[in-house]
Amino acid sequence: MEHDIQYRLIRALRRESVDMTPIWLMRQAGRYLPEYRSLRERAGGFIALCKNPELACKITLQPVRRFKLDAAIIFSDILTIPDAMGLGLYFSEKNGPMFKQSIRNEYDINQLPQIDPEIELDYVMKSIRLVKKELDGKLPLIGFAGSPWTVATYMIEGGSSKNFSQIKRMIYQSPEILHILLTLLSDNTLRYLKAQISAGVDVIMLFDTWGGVLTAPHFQTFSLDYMVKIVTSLKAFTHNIPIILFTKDGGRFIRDIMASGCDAIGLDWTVDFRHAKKIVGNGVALQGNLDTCVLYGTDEQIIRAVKSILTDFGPGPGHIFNLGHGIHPDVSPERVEFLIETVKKQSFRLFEQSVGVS
Ligand code: 1CP
Repeated sequence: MEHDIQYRLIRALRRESVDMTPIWLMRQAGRYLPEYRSLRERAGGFIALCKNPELACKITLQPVRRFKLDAAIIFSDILTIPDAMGLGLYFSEKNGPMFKQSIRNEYDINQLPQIDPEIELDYVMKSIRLVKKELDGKLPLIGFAGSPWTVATYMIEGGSSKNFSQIKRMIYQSPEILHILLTLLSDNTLRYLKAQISAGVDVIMLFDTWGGVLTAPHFQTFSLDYMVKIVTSLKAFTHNIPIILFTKDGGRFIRDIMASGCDAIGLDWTVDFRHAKKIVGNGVALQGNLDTCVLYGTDEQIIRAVKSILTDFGPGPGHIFNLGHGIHPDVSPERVEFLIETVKKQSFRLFEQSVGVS
């Protein structure tokens, strides 16, 4: 796909020069948008939205129609895989996503199936094809999955968790059984991501939201090793596909994540961007890492925070602007618009200055 090369996001992921820093936002489609809330109500809930390709397509496009974003991300969830494996995903207003069935022991794990994403998750591939048609080569589309470790936390805990006691108990009491689950999830995730690439996504992102709760040796063994397996196999499948790995609270693992073969590392706001840039050099791109709560701030606070991240990264290529985690539902869309305009304006200025100097 020759035109890919022109997308600002893809250029930055390849650490090629850009006119200004590309920006997209985690959870850019979601409850902070009134048009999302109204479609969700009409569809009868979040899961019904995900499973309806026409509506998922509309929702994917809502933020890119409203704002000057540099990418769309397919509207779906990391928990579609365990749902396809038969766990029965549902959404509780109070507790967030939950499963009808949780997985606790070797017997439960051995019952879990390999999935064929073209069958069980065909609704995601249909959404991707619809979105690609609508985007018409104007913007790239990001496909994604959860890391096997992060998805496993939801399966073992039965939903969101505070201290991950069930899955951490398994790390100590029956690691070999947990490895069986992580291997199965890696295989399913790999097939799922290959199907997304075949359906047309231009970039892959792995969300390792809960990798940061692990000790360094456990992060390597229970999270990173499986992500490396996925990255290596995806690169063998399509050499060109750029891959972003995001481990929330993973600042202390930057060196290890960089060795995975990914193209970019997503960073949350706890990481000093200057320090991160020093570690990675020109080895990988960096994505991030604005404090999500700056969106509650004034114009001046947003401008200051944006300038600080842009100057910390410096004028070289390889930065994708993003928040450190997803947009909160009570953020005003007007603040999001101001952020995007600010990143465009300030990064353009920074690049002009650096060209002027050299
Ligand atoms: O209407 C609603 O209230 C649903 C809220 C919502 C949305 C908009 C959920 C439930 N998922 C999503 C979409 C979603 N989830 C996207 C769409 C693309 C976009 O970013 O615009 C993506 C990429 C995800 C990925 C996801 N789901 C992650 C990884 C990223 C992250 O936020 O850390 C995780 C952990 C999930 C699980 C999940 N799904 C939904 C919620 C509220 C959660 C988090 C639950 C928890 O806190 O443990």
